[in-house]
Amino acid sequence: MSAEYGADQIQILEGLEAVRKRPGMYIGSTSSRGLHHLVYEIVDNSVDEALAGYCSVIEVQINSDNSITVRDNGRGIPVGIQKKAGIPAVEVVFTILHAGGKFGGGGYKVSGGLHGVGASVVNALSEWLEVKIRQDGKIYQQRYERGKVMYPLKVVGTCSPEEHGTEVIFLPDKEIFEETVFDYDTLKIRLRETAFLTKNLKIILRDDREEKIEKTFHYEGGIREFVTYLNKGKEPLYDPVIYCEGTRDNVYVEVSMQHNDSYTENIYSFVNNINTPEGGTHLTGFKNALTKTFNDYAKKNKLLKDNEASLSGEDIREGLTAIISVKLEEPQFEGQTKQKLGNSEARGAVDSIVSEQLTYFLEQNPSVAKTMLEKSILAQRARAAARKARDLTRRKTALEGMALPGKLADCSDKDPANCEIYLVEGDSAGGSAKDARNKSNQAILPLRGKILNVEKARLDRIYGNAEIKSMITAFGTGIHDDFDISKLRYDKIIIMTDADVDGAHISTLLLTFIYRFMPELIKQGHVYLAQPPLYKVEKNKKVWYAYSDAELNQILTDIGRDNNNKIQRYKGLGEMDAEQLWETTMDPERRILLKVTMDEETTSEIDLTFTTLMGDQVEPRREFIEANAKYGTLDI
Ligand code: TSJ
Repeated sequence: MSAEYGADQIQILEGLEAVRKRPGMYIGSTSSRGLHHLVYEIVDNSVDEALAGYCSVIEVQINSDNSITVRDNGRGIPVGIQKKAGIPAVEVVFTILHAGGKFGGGGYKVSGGLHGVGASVVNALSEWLEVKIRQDGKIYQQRYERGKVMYPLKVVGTCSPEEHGTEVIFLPDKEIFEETVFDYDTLKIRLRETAFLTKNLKIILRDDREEKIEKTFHYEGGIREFVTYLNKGKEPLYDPVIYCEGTRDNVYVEVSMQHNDSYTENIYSFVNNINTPEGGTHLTGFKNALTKTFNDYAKKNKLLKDNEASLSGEDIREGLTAIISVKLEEPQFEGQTKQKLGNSEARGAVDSIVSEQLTYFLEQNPSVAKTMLEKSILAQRARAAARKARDLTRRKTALEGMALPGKLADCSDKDPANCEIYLVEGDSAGGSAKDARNKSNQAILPLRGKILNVEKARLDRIYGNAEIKSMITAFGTGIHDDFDISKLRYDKIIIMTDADVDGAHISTLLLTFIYRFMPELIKQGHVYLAQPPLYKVEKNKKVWYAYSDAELNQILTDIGRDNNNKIQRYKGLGEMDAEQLWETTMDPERRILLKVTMDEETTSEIDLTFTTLMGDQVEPRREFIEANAKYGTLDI
C-alpha cells in the first residue's frame, strides 16, 4: 500500500445514517435511476483502477436475487491499517462518508485520485454488502448490513500469489428504493459507454436471473469505435474515423470524429468518463478548433476564395458525429444541473490539440478535406435558403399576430396550464377527435399524409413542410435557438395514432421531430402518447375495452368465453365513433397516457434509437417498431 493513501486525504463529513435519511442527496433519487446509480458508483472505482493502469477486466453480474456482483482484476483495495482511522483501509472505504458526493454539492469525483468515493454510500443503502479482496496470496472478506460492520476484516482463504482483485456484492435496500429490480438494458447502455471511453478495458455484463445473458464490451479503438457505433445505419463520408489525442496543462484530451450523409450534428462530450450533456469549455474548444482549422485550410488551399464568406461552425458540423473526452484532476462543473464543464484550461487544451492534429490530418488527406468542404458548402446554401423561409414565417406572425394553422381546432380556454393538444393522424380520425373532445381545453391538430422524416431532410425542406409548420405555430414555442418554453400554448402535447405498426411509425416521426427541434418539451414532460384500445368486447349490453392481448384474455376469462361475446378488433382510430374515442382515449378520467421521457445520461443511445428508426436500414427498424408497437409505447 502506498504512502499517499492516507486518512488525511479523506475528509470525513458525516455518518452513514445521514445517507439513509436523505438518500437523494447522495444518489440523486430513490427511483430506478438511483438504484442503477449504485452500480455505477461501484464500477467507477474499478474503472479508476483501470485508468491507473492496474486493471484490465471488470465483471458485472445481476444475480438471481437482484443483488449485484462487481469484480475486477486490479490491485485489490488496500487491507492494511489506516493510520488515522486505526482500521483497515477497506473498512474506511465502506464505512466513512467521503468528501465530494456527486449530488450533495461540493466537488466532483476526481478520477485517479480519491478512490472509494461512493462505496460507503452504496453500503449505507444496501440491505447487505460483502467485499472480497485477493492480495498477496490471501483472500480477505468483510460483511456489512445497512452500513454496519458485521465482523472485522478476516482472511477466509488463500489464492495464488499472482491473483489480485476486488469483488463486491450488494443487495439494494427495499426500505430505501421504490424499485429494486435492475434493468439489464440500462446497465448495458452505460457499461458499453464506459468501455468505449476506456480503451483496452474489457467489461463483461451478465444477467443470471431468467434466461442467462452475457455480453462483453471491449473496444481497442476506444472512442474511435464509439463513433463507428453511433454512425451505424448512416453512410460515413470517409474512412477511417479522425482521431486526435494529447495532454496539455494536465488535461488529457481525446477526440474522434466522422461525417455521415445525414444533416444532424451528434457530438457527445465527457469529462472523466462522465457525460456532460450541456457541454462546456472542452466542447467550446473543439468547436473553435474545427471551425478555424477548416476555414484556414480551405483559404490556404484556395478551396474557398478570400472574398467568399467563411463557413460557419454549424455548416462544418452538419452530419458530424464526434466524441470529445477529457480527463483532468479537478473538474469544475457549472450551470443549473452541474453538467457543464467550467475549467478554462480544458478549452485551451482541446483547442490546441485538435487544431494542430487536424491541420496535419487535412494536409495529409486532401480528398477527405475536399469531401468535408463539399458537404459544408451544401449545408451553407441550405441554411441560407432556410433562413429566408424562416424569416418569411417570422414576418408573417409579426404582422398577423398568432397565425394559427387553419386545420387546428383550438380550445376555448386560453390558460396553457389547462390545455392539451392532440396530434391526430389522418383527417377522418381528426374529425372523430374533433367531435369527441372537450372543446374547452382540448385542441385537435389533424396531420395529413406522411410526416416528413427530419433525420433525412435538410433544413430548407423541413421549414417548407406544411405539417411541421403547423405544429410549430400551434405549439407556440419556436424551435432551436428561438425556443421559449414560456410561450408553450398547451401543457400536454398528445400524439394519437393507430395502435398498429404504421401508427407506431408515425409516432416515431413525430417524436423525432420534437426531439430534434424542441427537446425541452420532452425533458420537461410535456409530450405524451395516447393509448387507444385494441379490442372492444360486448356482452349482454355491457362493454369492455382491452389495450393488449393479455388484457383481452383476462376480460374473456372474467366474463366467461362463450358465443355471446362479440369481440371487435379496432384496426384504427377511424373505426371508433366520437363517443367511443372519448371514453377510451380522450377522457382524462378514463384514458391511459404514456409520458415520453428520456434519460439524459445516455443521450447517445437515444440518438441511436432514432437513427435506427429513421435511417436507411429497413430491417432493424421493422424489428424495433414491432417490438415496441406490441407494448404500445416507444421507449426512448
Ligand atoms: F467501490 C469500492 F470501493 F468498493 C470498490 C473498489 C469496488 C470494486 C469492485 C473495486 C474497487 C477497487 C479499488 N478496485 N481496485 C481498487 N484499488 C484500490 O483501492 C487501490 C489499490 C492499491 C493502491 C496503492 O496505492 O497501492 C491504491 C488504491 C486506491
